[in-house]
Amino acid sequence: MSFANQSDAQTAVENLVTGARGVAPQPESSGIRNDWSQAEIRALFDLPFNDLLFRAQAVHRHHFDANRVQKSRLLSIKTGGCPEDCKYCPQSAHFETGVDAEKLMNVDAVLAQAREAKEGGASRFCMGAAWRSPKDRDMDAIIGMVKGVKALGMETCMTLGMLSGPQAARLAEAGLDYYNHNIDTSEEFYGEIITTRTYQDRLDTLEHVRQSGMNVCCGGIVGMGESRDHRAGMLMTLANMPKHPESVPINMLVQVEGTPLTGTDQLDILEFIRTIAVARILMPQSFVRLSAGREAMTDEAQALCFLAGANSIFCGEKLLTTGNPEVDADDALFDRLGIEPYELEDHYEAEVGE
Ligand code: SAM
Ligand code: DTB
Ligand code: SF4
Repeated sequence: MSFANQSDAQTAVENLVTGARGVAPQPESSGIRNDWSQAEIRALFDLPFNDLLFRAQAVHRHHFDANRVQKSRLLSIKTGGCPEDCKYCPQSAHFETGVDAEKLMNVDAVLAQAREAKEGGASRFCMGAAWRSPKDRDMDAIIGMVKGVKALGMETCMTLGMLSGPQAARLAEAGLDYYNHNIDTSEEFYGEIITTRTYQDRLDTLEHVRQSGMNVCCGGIVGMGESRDHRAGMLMTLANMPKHPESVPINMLVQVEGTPLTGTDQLDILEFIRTIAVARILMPQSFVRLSAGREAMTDEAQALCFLAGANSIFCGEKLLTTGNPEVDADDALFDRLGIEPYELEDHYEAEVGE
């Protein structure tokens, strides 16, 4: 840990810890900050589990209906053969994972899937492509997808790799609501995971998305062998952006045979839940998404994620190339927990009401 001003940082940390043990969960239940220090975030991670969850739940209740969870549905519109070398990813052409490279889907096939997703209760349709960045020749089809999905009355999200300023502007103009681009991990650990593009490349794309007026969906992956400090560093980058991402996906690594990260020690699920809780405290008004990895989690672990402040999931039996819980299993879990999905209108209200 490094302190710019040792005594100030220490006092801030002590206040945080003392506050957490008091009855009233002050002070993060109101107010948005963009100046978190690594030491403060680390102190949150280090709290006793019950104190951390209590604080996260208090912040969550201050900003959201604690019994509502938003559902997004993913579709891989262009699978496999990606030139990037992200060590976690089954779609990288660098690794033998059994995922074949496919062409970009046609617009009608995508819209058929979107209709199904809407019938299944998803309010947002997220389209992902295994690209380093979109090519100009693909933009017309991409824009046809955005317009078609919007015409169904769903929110739209895309994740297509790096974007230039003009590409982001074009997507925004077409009406794309969200762009997903993850920082994936902390700046310090990043080089262990990806070598074909830099952390700064990612931040540049995020800046282009922000400038275009689209909502930002940005989070990362845990369970890649990173340390608690790296997890804190990742959340610090997100929380100290001038405007918090509206949507923050927290993925648990899905270990896919053939990727270099297969065989990594499994992260303690309680540490994953801590990561969700800290994200909730740092970014009180953002939708924190319990993303990849749910298939391997028990219902009880997922319930603790919701208690820690997660209020969004991916629904449907498939993520991009890997599995996700059955729709019936999710419905049953929501019923047991008394959780209702956000309807499209509720969702807009929650975000516009910021
Ligand atoms: N190619 C684009 C990009 O990387 O920005 C979009 C698709 S990429 C698959 C979207 C995100 O999925 C990645 O940034 C990463 O966070 C997540 N992801 C990929 N493989 C994963 C895995 N095995 N486990 C957990 N998350 C994963
Ligand atoms: C995100 O953060 N997680 C999603 C979405 N954004 C695009 C992707 C998870 C992918 C998991 C591995 C797979 O299914 O290929
Ligand atoms: Fe390609 Fe995205 Fe997978 Fe990286 S995460 S290999 S950029 S599809």
